[in-house]
Amino acid sequence: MKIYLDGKFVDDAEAKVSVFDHGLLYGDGVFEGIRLYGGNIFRLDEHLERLEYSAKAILLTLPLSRKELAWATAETCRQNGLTDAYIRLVVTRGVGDLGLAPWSCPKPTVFIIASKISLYPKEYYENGLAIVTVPTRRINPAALPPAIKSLNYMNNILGKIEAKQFGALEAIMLNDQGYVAECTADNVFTIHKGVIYTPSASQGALKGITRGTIFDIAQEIGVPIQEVNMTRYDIWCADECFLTGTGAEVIPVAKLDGREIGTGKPGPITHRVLASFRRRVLVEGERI
Ligand code: PXG
Repeated sequence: MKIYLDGKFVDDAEAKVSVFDHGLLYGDGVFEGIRLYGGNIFRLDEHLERLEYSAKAILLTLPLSRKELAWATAETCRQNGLTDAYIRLVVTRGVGDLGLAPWSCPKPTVFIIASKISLYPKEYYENGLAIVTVPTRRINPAALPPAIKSLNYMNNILGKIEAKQFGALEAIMLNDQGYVAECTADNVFTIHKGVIYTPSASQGALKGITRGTIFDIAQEIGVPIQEVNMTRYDIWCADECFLTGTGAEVIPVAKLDGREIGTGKPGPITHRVLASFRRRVLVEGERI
């Protein structure tokens, strides 16, 4: 496997970063998870724009332009002969002294991995996931804005560990006021009386690229969509629920904390959203 690392394509065994890289020492850096479908990179420009905003928010100057990053991303897929892949684009603060100071790091490290992805097993897309609410709260946006897709995922990882301890693959994370924020690596949507709802980004949700796609799909299929302050009550009483993310795509939710949502089976609007999403990923996007 060829990895893009600081301007060169190297074998995975040679793709190494320093133990003094602040991405490793402090989680100081930003990243994107991107998908390649049938030779098209899905919403690449939106991912690169989010990366630029993440970098700006942590005062990290990206060493490559959007065009250069787009080329490096596509070239990583080409070098590996891939047509369907999961792409991980990472920019760290780079090598510096011990100590937090980011200004001791003169040069950011950039690497891109393009590899196969393992999705949730097919049965969950047909029958829906059973998820749980975990005790770990999503970090307050005033402490770490969730819009920054940083290398600090410990909050989400604690949520993921708790989900597994409760026997679930994904978890609802509440914000510190008790409102639904998002899942550990997915955004959450409910459907009630023909309207799609999702927590607003200000409640602690990442502005997911897949989440953004759902707004376009809602318009296409003529279903109203609203950002709201969502509580668990709204999920208990929803007709349908689904999660979205680059890895998960659009996945129906059948149960929350052991309670069936709606009929306990993926509902009609979820089916329409999923069908539209599957069509869009093949036709939208940047040809490599
Ligand atoms: N919330 C969080 C906290 C995320 O990390 C999403 C929502 C969904 O956003 P997108 O832009 O993907 O629609 C994410 C995305 C992984 C993996 O390796 C994680 C994500 C995406 C892809 C892979 O587990 N997180």
